[in-house]
Amino acid sequence: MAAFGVPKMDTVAGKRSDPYLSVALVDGGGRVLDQRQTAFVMNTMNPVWQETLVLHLPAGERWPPMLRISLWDKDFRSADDHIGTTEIALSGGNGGLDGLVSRYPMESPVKSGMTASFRYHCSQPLFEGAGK
Ligand SMILES: [Ca+2]
Repeated sequence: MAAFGVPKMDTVAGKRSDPYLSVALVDGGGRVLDQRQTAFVMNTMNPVWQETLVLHLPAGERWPPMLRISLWDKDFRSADDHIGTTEIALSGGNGGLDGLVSRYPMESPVKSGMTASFRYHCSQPLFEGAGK
């Protein structure tokens, strides 16, 4: 996962941003079903996260959910700053982009033209509700 064109969010001279990604599965109404986040990368505007995040769709939720990727700046003396968000309609594991690294535009209240790249893979359990 990587982000490109991240704006400087820290106002201190010589500081840039400390970006991390929060990844959520959301349903059609925007409700968060599961969420994970990357570690933050200190003081950069071109972060790369060499991580794999695994999210689980709770039993009984509709397939496929949406994927919401939010970019944040980690702060230590105040609340983290939201930088941008992108939402992807997953297509049940056969959407063409499944398994491929793709670059997505991010909606941002602070900067236009920002993008993030990542790869996702969807898999459904073969059996649901097994057991007693
Ligand atoms: Ca910061």
